[in-house]
Amino acid sequence: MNMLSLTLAQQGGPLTRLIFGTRGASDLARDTDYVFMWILWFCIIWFVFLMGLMTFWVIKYRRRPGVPMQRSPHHNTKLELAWTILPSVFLGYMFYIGLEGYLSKLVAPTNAETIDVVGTKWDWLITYDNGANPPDKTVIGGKPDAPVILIPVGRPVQFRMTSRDVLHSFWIPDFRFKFDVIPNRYTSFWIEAEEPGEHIIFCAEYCGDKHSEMLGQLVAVPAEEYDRLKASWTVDLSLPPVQLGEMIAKNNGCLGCHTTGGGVSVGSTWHNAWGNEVPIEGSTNIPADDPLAWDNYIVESITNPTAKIHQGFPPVMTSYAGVFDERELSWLVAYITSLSEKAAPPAQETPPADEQAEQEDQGEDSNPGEQ
Ligand code: HEC
Ligand SMILES: [Cu+2]
Repeated sequence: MNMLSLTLAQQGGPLTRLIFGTRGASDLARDTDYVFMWILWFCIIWFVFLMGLMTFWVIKYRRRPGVPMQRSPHHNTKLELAWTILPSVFLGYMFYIGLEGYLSKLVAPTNAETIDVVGTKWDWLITYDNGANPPDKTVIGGKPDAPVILIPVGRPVQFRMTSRDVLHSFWIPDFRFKFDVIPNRYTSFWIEAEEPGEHIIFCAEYCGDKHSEMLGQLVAVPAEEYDRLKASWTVDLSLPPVQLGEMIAKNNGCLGCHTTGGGVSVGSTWHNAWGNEVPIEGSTNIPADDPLAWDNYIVESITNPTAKIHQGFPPVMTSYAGVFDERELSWLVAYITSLSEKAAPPAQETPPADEQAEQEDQGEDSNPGEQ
């Protein structure tokens, strides 16, 4: 990389940016800018030079009345060698910087962390090397639930990409990266963020109706924060659902407003809540001893909290719609249920927790309201 143009592209104003390119988000991105701007200016300079010469000669040697036509020379070895060899040198250089840049983007350092990316119509599904999926979503353009993909600052990450359906293309313009995402095949590239920041992700391969909404956000955060968050998202599926539900409640700040021991906080306590009557503002109460109604109330309270307001509480809970999938919601239900003495058998006492969860499920099924 040319150090002078690098410095100018980083620090310069509009004119220097016009000449040397804008500043990509990493060394590799700036290398790409350098190759691009080099080829661009090479072409501009030669275009102006050649077209200028042509225009000049067309005017100078134009046909004029009374001036006899000149015979043009038909061969000049020196000139022909020069205009063959000289451009070849430049073209060779272009090929070299292009190939070198391409390969250095493809071949990840051996210590790079792999992040799996699956393209689907029309979303990006991300899995980290510990099995965690990033839970955060953000609003980008018309897409209310664009995935937020975290990466650590100062450590290389390699995206290993494949598609569940059609061709997509994973494009992070700030990193000058765009790569096809293909069904039944892995492709990959790597990046390393230099500083914390947010970068937009597009799909760059037309893939159907909502192709333009196939957006995501790449967020570079300090490495320690990244490690902490990534670890907090891991799901050990061998754990009982009640415990998984508890982890989810803790990791998502639910316990900042809800207590589990009985005291009232901003929100209601979950202690002995399940299975008891809940007064609902301006609507029918949640009846006591109706497990299905309660399970539905829990899920509705999470995904659409303002639908039924618990009397005496402020409607301050925000919706978690789209944050949890069905499985996670069922874990939260299992956890909240387990905090009530009405849940049979009492959750904390049965040793094999899987069995207990099964019994809870059966409890839902045997609800009289459904028969
Ligand atoms: C900003 C505080 C706040 C946060 C964070 C919060 N809640 Fe709530 N939640 C409330 C309030 C206040 C109510 C009662 C008002 C209402 O019904 O919306 C409530 C009601 C509920 C209810 C209905 C139970 C009842 O007694 O009415 C459930 C279930 C619930 N929240 C689950 C959750 C879960 C799960 C999370 C985390 C994913 C969560 N809440 C995060 C404030 C919060
Ligand atoms: Cu796509």
